[in-house]
Amino acid sequence: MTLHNLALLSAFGLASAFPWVASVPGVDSSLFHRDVFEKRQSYPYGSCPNNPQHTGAAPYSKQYPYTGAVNGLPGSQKGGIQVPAPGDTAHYYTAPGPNDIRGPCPGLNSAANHNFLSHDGITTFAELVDAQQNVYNVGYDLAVLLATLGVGLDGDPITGKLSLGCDATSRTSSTGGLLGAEPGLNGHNKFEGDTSLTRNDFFPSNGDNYMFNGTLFEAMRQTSNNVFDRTAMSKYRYQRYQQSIKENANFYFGPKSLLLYGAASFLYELFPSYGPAGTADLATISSFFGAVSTGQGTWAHQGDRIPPNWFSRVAPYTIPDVGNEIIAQYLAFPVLFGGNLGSTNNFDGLNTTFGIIKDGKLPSSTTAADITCLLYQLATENVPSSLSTVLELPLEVLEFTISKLNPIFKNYGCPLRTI
Ligand code: HEM
Ligand SMILES: *[C@@H]1O[C@H](CO)[C@@H](O)[C@H](O)[C@H]1NC(C)=O
Ligand SMILES: CC(=O)N[C@H]1CO[C@H](CO)[C@@H](O)[C@@H]1O
Repeated sequence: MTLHNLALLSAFGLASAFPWVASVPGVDSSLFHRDVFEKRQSYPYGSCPNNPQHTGAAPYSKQYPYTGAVNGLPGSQKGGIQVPAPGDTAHYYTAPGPNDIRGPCPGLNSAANHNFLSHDGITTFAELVDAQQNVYNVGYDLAVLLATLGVGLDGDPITGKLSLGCDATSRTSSTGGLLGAEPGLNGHNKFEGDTSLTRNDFFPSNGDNYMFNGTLFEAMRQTSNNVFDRTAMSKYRYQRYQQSIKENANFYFGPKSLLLYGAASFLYELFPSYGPAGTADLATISSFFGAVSTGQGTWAHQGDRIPPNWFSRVAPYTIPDVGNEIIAQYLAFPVLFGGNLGSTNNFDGLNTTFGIIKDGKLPSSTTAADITCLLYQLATENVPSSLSTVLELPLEVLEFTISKLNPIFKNYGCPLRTI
């Protein structure tokens, strides 16, 4: 099996465990065919932007070191720093051009627009680990976990390169794609998933799972009453889940959907000035999402941007911290993991056990420490990526992932995988 050409083949492997899926009326198995899958992901439906000027992230200077994180190594883990620093013009906002790749992640889009990541959107593992620390004071542990998931699932584990959006395999892969397609962060059911805050579900939107949707942003704003805190995010995520059951015949909410609760926590833990010490208000959130009010109850989009006079959170945001937020949001509205069986309002629970997820549920006794180890399992094990398929990690990806994550997770007492 070739690198990254995964879901289709493993579907057959599991067919005997799920004989009912193939015969479910309305399941269009051609959607899983690789050609169709890739065509639908391309941007805008056919081509992925290509900027001949690939410059890499703006280097950090002695004068403006932020946390001092460089070359993918830990920085000081001390935040409370103004970003971009006054005078650090190299990291001032530069709008993305038509040749620059942006995708479903406002945190990374903003970092790229400020040249903390390569402005063309073809970034690297080291740029990702440095930028998360220097811009947001993401803890080194969580920065490595997210960069490993991104590069491992959607990019190239050999070159360490990743596209922030669409498939740019010829530019991320060392072999020009001989090993298979590298979808970038737009890749569906790898890292990206259904029920996003401001992005459409993949299937009902013909594959537009990455562009900012102003209707969804307005729904999030209304549910949040302009305060984007844990309570609001829990409620809005539940609302999006119900919406997907009603509107997306191919809705899938698998174990990796736990990552989306983590992303939702970034609104109140990473985006406010000084993080949790600041306020996740509309001005702040709309700036990072690039949301511009049209004055008519909906929102247009311009480049995702760090708000003016903004400071990073003081204490690093670590894996146990995000574990705590994930479980708090989940337990506020416990939902079944699973998916629709090819028609709307036809949801079935995931019947495979994955980690502590059993009968499609996380037990109510789940702790933040359990989530920490579950995050390790999400990164290092073959995870169900639909009701009938399991995403198999190719050996190169598994080796890469384990080499990055074992040194981090050995501190958290999780059972570790070896090869
Ligand atoms: C290497 C690091 C990271 C990677 C690979 C990554 C990747 C992603 C991906 C694939 C999504 C789409 C998930 C979905 O389907 O909704 C996403 C969403 C999101 N990310 Fe990131 N991310 C990273 C770091 C960050 C950071 C540091 C922040 C904030 C400071 C951030 C903020 C968000 C938010 C708020 C969303 C939700 C957007 C929405 O649902 O509309 N991310 N990220
Ligand atoms: C934005 O989201 C709404 C609500 O889910 C949907 O009806 C609409 O088609 C989406 N717009 C675009 C342009 O995708
Ligand atoms: C196809 C299948 O076996 N579905 C079952 C999954 O688990 C739920 C909850 O236990 C059952 O109701 C389904 O019949």
